[in-house]
Amino acid sequence: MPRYTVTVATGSQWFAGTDDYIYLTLVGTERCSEKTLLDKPLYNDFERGAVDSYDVSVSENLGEIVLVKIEKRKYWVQDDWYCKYITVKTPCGDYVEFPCFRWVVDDKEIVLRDGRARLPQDEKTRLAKQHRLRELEARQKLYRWREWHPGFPMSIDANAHKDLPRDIQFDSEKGVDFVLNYSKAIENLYVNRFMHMFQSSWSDFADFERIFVRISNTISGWSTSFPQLC
Ligand SMILES: [Ca+2]
Repeated sequence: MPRYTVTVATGSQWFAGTDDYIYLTLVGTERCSEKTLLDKPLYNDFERGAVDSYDVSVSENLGEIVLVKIEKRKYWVQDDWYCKYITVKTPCGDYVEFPCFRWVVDDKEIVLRDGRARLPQDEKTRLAKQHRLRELEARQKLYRWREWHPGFPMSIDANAHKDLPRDIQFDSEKGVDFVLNYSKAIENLYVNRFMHMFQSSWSDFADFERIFVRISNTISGWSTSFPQLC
């Protein structure tokens, strides 16, 4: 019985791993394999940064492997997965690599073409040509412009960052970075203002009162303790 070895690489960014079910189907020029659940007993599959291998046995030769279909199904809660690539080792010992480098979200399936560079007109198989066409149509639906107002430049058809496809959103690391930088900037801004007030002289009581107004608006707690220290 011919046996293929499938190696799956998961991304190393935050939350790239998944606990969802991952099914794989090999699509060859002769026939397809059974839809196979990729699961190793007593092992946490598809964790962040992992490279996991699985055997896929078939009853008959599949021919040349043209496409790999991946399906993700919910296990407990929807758990997005970042797949880097899939490598297939054929029964003859050849390796075919299928680059992915994208998020697999919800209960979706993705179909990967092998990574050998070739122009669309050079595709030899009907399967690969159809796949290119479907991929193009899917991307045209996913990445689209919207006219905000006649005469204005077109804008991306999304109301918020979260409405964008996951692959073009900022990584989780970047999102956290933004929040931390924002907090730090606000903190520095008010600390600098506070220092400036104390380094400059006060001409009357109005200046003095402004200090306490500013402090109570920024860092809670200081406004009550500081006057008592004075
Ligand atoms: Ca897992």
